[in-house]
Amino acid sequence: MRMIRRRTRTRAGGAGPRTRGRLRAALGATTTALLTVTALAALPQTTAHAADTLGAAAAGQGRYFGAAVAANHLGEAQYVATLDREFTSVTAENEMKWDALEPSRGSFSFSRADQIFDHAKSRGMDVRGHTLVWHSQLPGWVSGLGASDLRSAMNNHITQVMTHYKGEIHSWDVVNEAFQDGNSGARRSSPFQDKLGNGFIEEAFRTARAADPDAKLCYNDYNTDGVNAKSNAVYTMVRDFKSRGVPIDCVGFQSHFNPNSPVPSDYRANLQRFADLGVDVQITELDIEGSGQAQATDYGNVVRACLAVTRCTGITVWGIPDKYSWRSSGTPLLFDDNYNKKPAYDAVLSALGGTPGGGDPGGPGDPDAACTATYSTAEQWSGGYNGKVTITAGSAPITGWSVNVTMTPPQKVLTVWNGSPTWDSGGNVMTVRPSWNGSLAAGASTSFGFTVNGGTAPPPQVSACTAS
Ligand code: 9MR
Repeated sequence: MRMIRRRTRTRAGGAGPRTRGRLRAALGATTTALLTVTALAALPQTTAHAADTLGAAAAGQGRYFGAAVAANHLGEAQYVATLDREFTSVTAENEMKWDALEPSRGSFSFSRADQIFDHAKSRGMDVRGHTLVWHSQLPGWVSGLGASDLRSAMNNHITQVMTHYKGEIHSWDVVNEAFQDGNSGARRSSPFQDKLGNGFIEEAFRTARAADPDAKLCYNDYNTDGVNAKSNAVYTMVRDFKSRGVPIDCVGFQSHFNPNSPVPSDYRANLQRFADLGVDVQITELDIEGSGQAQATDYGNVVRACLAVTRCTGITVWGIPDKYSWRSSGTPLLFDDNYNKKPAYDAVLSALGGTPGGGDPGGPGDPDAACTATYSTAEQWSGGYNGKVTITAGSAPITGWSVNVTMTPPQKVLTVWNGSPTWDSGGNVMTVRPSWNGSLAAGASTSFGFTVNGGTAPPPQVSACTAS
């Protein structure tokens, strides 16, 4: 069971956990006696029109739609508006890499990464972790270590970083780009490979599982998008890991395409053969150089390939507007330099089952703002329980929400978290509005919780959600 979590301030320079189990604080020793009960009472969806953002359309297909984000653009209003409107998952483009997080041995610096993490979480988006062990963007001190120091530095890096975000990252790229290009099927030379041998990948995954058992652990690479010598080598490794119980949950396919490296015709089949090994597959860094209809067709094909594979759980594009792409001259993204939607955007949205040109700008005051509220009893014990209400934005982003929760006496609410309550004069109806979590991207969710004593039945009545 995942505990309801609250946000805590980052400790300066420290690598301690960002979250604490909420219940421990609220209930102290009685938590040990809790029974776990989940009673769901879904309320009707209040959104009428078809999805017209990437995130909402992908959510309709049971997938996330993410973007790589750079902390230095988070001060730009249009960048943030586009991010918040369209995406339900975020990857830090550089800020969670080794050189950014542990520039000198044992000294961690999370502030830039946390900026992205906090922005995403406060709007109900998921976060992909990228990346723990990679030969590139590796600080100089790592390559200077001897084998036994390198092994402990690698394990310490994984453990510290994953502990900092424990329970809050949906998938981690544990090892990135460990195989050589070309036909050899060999491992790429790197400090890890050269000093620790083939076993470093397995060791990294085992350390990662111990550090955060809730995160999906991925191997991520490029030029593995079709069936070829490199993807065959990764396939053989994943098959071996699965057969020996080495913890691996997903394979990331970066999917950086251009005319020399086009979308392979066996892209879907390749995703499927990995999925058939019993791992999820994710498209982790999608961008396609080109323009106009040709680019749009390629993008649509990629999305359709993912949707055709049940275990393809989501797509991340490697940036938002073309101007901020790592290869901006190839205009590989879905938005032009002025944040206009390109034909590629419409192709992606259509492939996801959304409605291009829905003309929904989103944002504050949007008449399409809508939300749903879903109640569940998270934990129950003799004489009380913890209730949880999940708020999900409809197909437009929202900046605020409100629900009424009605208690049946003698039940009383003791404490509320992740929401601000006000009470009616009788004290039985509380109206809950956001505390820090009012802004949600289209299709994104947040939740608030409350502890009740005075009985366990009936469950509280939760009204329909009102959005602004
Ligand atoms: O987009 C990233 C760019 O800003 C960095 O300069 C570059 C440094 O290596 O990394 C880019 O992201 C890479 C990603 O982390 C791993 N796969 C390839 C991506 C594009 O180079």
